[in-house]
Amino acid sequence: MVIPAPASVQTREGTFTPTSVSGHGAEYAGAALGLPVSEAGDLRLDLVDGPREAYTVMVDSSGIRITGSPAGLFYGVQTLRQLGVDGAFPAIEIVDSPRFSYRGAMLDVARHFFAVNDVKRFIDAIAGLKINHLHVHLSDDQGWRIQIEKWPLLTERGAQTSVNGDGGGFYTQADYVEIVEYAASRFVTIVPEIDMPGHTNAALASYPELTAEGVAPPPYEGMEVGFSSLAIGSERTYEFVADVLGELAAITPGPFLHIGGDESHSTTTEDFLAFAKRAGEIVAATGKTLVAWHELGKSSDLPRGSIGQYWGFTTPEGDSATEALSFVEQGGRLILSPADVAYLDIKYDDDTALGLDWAQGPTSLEAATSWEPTAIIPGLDEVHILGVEAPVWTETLATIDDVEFMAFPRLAAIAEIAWSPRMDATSRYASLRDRLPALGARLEAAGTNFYRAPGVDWR
Ligand code: TNX
Repeated sequence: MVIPAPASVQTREGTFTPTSVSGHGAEYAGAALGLPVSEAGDLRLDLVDGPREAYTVMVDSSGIRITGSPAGLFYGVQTLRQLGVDGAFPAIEIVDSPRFSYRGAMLDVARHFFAVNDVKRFIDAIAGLKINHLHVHLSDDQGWRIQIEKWPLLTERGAQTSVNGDGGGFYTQADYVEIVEYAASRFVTIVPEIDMPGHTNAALASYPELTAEGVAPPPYEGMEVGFSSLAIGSERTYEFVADVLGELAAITPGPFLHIGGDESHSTTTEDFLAFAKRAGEIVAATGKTLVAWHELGKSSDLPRGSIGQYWGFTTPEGDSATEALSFVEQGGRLILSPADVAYLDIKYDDDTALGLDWAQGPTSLEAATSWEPTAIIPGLDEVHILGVEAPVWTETLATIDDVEFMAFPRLAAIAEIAWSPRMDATSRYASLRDRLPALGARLEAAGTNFYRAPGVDWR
């Protein structure tokens, strides 16, 4: 019934039908459950001290009680709303807390732009799965999506493009703050990414002074990667990085600033290392924690405690595992986004019209469900895994309906791996299949698009 599966569930005989809600966050809970708020609600939300996201849900013949911190209460409500049938809830005792503290989804708003309301819609859908971070990929070769006051041409020019010439767009800083606040109301932390020093054509096309030759390249609306680089030897580049990250840090209450670092194929290794050191110092000066794709682990000069995001395969190839472990050696931890199972822009099967297929072929729902975070990088202990994140890259996804189609139901599998106790892959898939029809019904009721993956008995 509940996705992600709670840590402990005991069901009993009987049901209870609440009539009103009281306690901490009663307004939100009442709206979510379709119940009025009253002083003496028979559905009580009790704020208690304890681990930040832990909660309990108790239903018996006398009423319903949810306990937790504010985040825990929010998750208790998400759990409860999945248990209800026509307003009645089964007698049950759930004691739940997450396996990993970082449970993420990523939305690439650079290859295609998504309006504020689309992002809010996506936040609602992921928060229901107890995902607590939304990483927003704000810049790439094909578009720059965040207003930077000191560098206005980034949006005046760099935001006009997208893959395929599907039009541009960007968030004003006020838009961004609106997204951050909406996310916070659902206990989702925004992790902004400015991808550097590669994946920067939109910035270079806006400001020729950022290029090595001092000549702006034309805008780019293709899909190939690895051809762009900031000028590494120029001080102007670091003024740019400091201005951009400084303005972004000032409007980002969350602890993380993601600086990309992937696929910098047009930057020499020497330059890449020089850039990593300088950019790391700039992030540290903002007071934020640096996050980057695993390639930045080539550098051993990162700020202590930086977070690496592993996007290699479940069986690591090349230097991906070594680069990822470098973050741990420098006092940090890892977010795991193995591309062959957690990249939600990859096709479900050969017939999926949308999506890419480079990550060792298509990724079925079963594949997205059937992996274990501690079994990927040899020598990586569970304590060094901050969590799990599923990226949705949008080269082929032009609308939020497209994004949702690729994300759901696979994101439910990723959320379960991130939240629920460890389980063997076969049992996890068998169990998830049984719980997905109810998720499908809820997504449908909310107007969220999803793929009716074969193997599930969708209603
Ligand atoms: C690789 S993952 C990329 C992205 C693409 C994605 C498409 C990563 C760090 N880089 O630039 O959008 O593949 O699946």
